[in-house]
Amino acid sequence: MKHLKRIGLFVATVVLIIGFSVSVQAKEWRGWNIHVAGYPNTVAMDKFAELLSEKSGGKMTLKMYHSGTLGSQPDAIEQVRIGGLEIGNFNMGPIGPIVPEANVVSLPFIFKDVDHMWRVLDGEAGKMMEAGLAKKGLVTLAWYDAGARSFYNSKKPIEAPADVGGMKVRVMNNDLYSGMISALGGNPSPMAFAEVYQSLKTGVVDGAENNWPSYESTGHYEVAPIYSNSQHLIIPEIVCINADVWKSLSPEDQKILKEAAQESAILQRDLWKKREKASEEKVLAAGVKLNEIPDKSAFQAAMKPVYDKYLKDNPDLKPLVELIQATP
Ligand code: GTR
Repeated sequence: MKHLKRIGLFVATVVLIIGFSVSVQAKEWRGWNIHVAGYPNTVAMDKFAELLSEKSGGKMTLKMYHSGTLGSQPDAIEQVRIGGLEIGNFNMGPIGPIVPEANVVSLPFIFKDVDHMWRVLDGEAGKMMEAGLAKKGLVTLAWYDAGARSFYNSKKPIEAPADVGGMKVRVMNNDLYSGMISALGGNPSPMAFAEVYQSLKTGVVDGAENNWPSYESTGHYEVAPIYSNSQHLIIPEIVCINADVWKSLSPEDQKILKEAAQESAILQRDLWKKREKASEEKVLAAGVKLNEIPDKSAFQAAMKPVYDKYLKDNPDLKPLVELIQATP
């Protein structure tokens, strides 16, 4: 009888182990993306999924959930960290509060332009950010382009910092952005992306800020038709995977995964450049008033309290800020 019990236990254990490894092997990962069909990130993430299954012979598969159907961005970031979701394409804005090193990209005007941002990400500063992300459970697979963000509203062109005074401006969930609006004399209103259109329309906020493609794809231009080209934030977007899932993979599978993500990034960056232009043209044709700000120095000077606060909270990250500023 004892003997039989032992065999039973052995069989049950084997079944469990086989069952577990099958479920680990054949598991289809779930990927989060906030954007709608046709958006560069949406197309590129689908390409990533396609390449992944192709390159791994179907061993690693990813099902993409677009349009933020799996929840808000801050929630989805948390889900990928704890393993509720495996993969995500995130803006670094809402990741910043969790990863101080990576929050450096959310300092207004830290990058001279998008090319400068790529040089920084490709260098030592990029490595420091990726290490910080990994410590918090997010392994970097690739970087996507998100251009530059500028202010738009329904009231008036923003020509000088004082024009933001008294305006209610929606920002992403990150204290640096709230600090940025306060430093300009406005009232920051942190809010999920999905709520912005209605809030602009009903006057809950007067304005918001984003790049051309998001301004266009969300229809924000219909309800906030004055776009002032401040380009105050240049924030990259990450494609990342849960750290435990990453660690469970063989070096070969890790290589395949990274390659697929990197190839999708090449596509995304190309589509991005085209979409930026197309979106700008579309909204201008629809009647949006574009206000250029050739001299941004007054806006840059106004950001001193934002930098001071970041460095006060993270004194050890001063060298990182200086490294970025010194990167040619
Ligand atoms: C977009 C970005 C989204 C989201 C959005 C926002 O440019 O791609 O991930 O962060 O901005 O303003 O919330």
